Amino acid sequence: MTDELATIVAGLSAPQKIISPKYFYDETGSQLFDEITALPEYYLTDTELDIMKQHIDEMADLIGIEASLIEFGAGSSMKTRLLLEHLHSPAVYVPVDISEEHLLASQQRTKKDFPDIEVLLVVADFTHEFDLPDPATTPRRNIVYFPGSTIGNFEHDEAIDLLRVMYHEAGSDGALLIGVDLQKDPAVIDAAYNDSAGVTARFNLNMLDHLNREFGADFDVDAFRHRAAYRPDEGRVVLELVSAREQVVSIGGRQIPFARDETIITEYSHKYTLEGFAAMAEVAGFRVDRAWVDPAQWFSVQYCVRDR
Ligand code: AVJ
Repeated sequence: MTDELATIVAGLSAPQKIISPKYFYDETGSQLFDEITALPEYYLTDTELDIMKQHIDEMADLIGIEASLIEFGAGSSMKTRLLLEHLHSPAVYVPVDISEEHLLASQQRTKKDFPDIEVLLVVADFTHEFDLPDPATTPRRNIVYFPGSTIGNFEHDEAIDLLRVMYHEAGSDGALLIGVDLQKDPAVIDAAYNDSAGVTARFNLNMLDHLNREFGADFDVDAFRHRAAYRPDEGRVVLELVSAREQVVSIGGRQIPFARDETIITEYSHKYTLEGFAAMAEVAGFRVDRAWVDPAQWFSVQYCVRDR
C-alpha cells in the first residue's frame, strides 16, 4: 500500500471518518469547483473579486515596484490577473502547486496575456517550505498571495503552520496578501454550500468516484448523500458524505463498515472574525497592516507584514 492510500484508509478507519479535501480535485472536481464559483449562492469568489477591484491601486502601491508574486496554488484566476495587470513592474510571478499539470495550464494562460512578465513554476506541496526559483530580475521583495479563503480548509494549528511557511517564503521585508472569509449570518453561509442547482452536492460526491478510479475503492456513489452545515460555535462549515444505508466499502484490501447515517467528513471551511484571523497571523509572525472588506463585511482581503 502506498503512504497515500494508507492515509486514506486510516481516515476511513477512525471513529469519525474523514478524507482530505484534496481528493475533490480530479478533472471533474476541478470543473465542478469552477461551476461553484459562478453560483449565485457562492458569494466568496465574487465578493473577493469586488474587494480586489475596489482597492487594487492601494494594494499595488503597498506592494511596490519589482516585487515577486508567489501564489500558493496554481493560480490564473481573475484575481491573479487583476493583480498582474496593476502591480508596478512585477519582477516575476511564481505559482506553486503540487500538480504540474495545473501549473502548466495556468502558465499558458498567464504567458499569453502577460508576455512581459516572467513566470516560474514551482511544483511543490506548499504546506512545507520549498526553494524559490532565481528570476532574471532580482525582486525587491516577495509577496505571498493566497486567495479564495483556502486557508479555511486548515484546522487552527495547521493554518498557523501554513502561515509560518508563508512567513518563511516571504523573507525579510516580504508580505502576505490573503483572502479570508468572515463569520456572518449562518443562513448565508449554509446557502453557499447547499446551492439550489446541486453543484456542491455533485462536487462532494465526486470525491467517491475519484477514490474508486484512483485508489480502486468500490464506493456506491448513489448510496451517499451530500451534507453541509455551518457550525457557528466552531466557526466552520463541515462538509460530509452521509451513508444512506448500512453498507461495507472495500479500499486498499480493507473492508470499511458504514452504519446508516454515518458520515465521512470531506472538508472544513473555516470562517473568521477579523480579530480571530489577526491573532492567528500574529502567532506565525505576521501583523495585519490592512484588511479590506466589502460593504456587508462578508469577506476580507488582508495585507500582512512580517512583524519580527
Ligand atoms: C476552495 C476551500 C475555498 O471552502 O469554500 C466550495 C471549497 N467547498 N464549496 C470553500 C468549497 C464547497 C472552497 N475553498
